[in-house]
Amino acid sequence: MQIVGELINASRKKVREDIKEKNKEKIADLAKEQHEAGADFIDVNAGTFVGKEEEYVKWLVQTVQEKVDTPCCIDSPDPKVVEEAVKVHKGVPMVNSISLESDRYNNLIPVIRGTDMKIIALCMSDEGMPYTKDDRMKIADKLVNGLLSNNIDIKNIYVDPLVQPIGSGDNLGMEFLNSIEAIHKEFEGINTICGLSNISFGIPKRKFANQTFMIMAITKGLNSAILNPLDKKMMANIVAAEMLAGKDQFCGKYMDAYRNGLFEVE
Ligand code: THG
Repeated sequence: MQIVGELINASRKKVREDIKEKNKEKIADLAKEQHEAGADFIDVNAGTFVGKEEEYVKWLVQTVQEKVDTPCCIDSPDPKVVEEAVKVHKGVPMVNSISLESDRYNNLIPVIRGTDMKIIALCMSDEGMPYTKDDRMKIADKLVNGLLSNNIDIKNIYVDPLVQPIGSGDNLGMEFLNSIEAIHKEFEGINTICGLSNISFGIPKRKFANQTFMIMAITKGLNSAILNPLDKKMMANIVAAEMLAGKDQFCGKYMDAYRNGLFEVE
């Protein structure tokens, strides 16, 4: 499982304040904690700052990179913000995200073409958000084929079928999960990713719901996720579920985690 740490996100109240005050230490600490907990990428999102998003995302990239080597996942719906943030990023970032929305698609293709960046292909179009697996697959097909025809390596494509809160529709969980399965079946060698914590907006015991959904997604082949890596139960569940799903040769990672004392569970 490739882990993207979700915590540097301006939709979180305290983090919004830290960003507004440009509190370097707080943001750098959040990057370091997530890196030490096993994050492979650090998501940076300043989406709630209208008009100042570009300035803040660039500052977040620089602040994170002064502290850790972990690359950033540049999280913005605005292609201009992504383009400018990529320019200040050292090394190879993950772009979050391109979609089939024409403004995003047309403006981001030239930014990523010919690079080795990781690119999240979000299943959204000008027609709005998908509801069923079929809605998602129609968008995923066009997006992935568009990226491949621009010579983007399939290993750098991360399809995000879009997790929507389970509170807004009983079927949204299974429609998402079945999309993960279908995407891996259709495109060999591709990655799938999701904003896992979206599933639990508006319901109690969010961590518990997120942990359960993660295990279900691993059985469908999900191989990357944007989540809270400081949730130890989550991280332990992932190691166990991947082993049980046949993704851990000779139980190697599970045994390593056990020996390194990473399981604080019975
Ligand atoms: N897809 C892609 N990018 C995304 C999302 C997606 N970026 C943003 C979002 N969705 C994923 N990031 C978050 C970050 C925080 C939360 C939800 C999604 C969140 N956090 C709770 C909090 O901070 O209070 C804690 C949740 C917990 O403890 O588990 O709600 O879908 N490509």
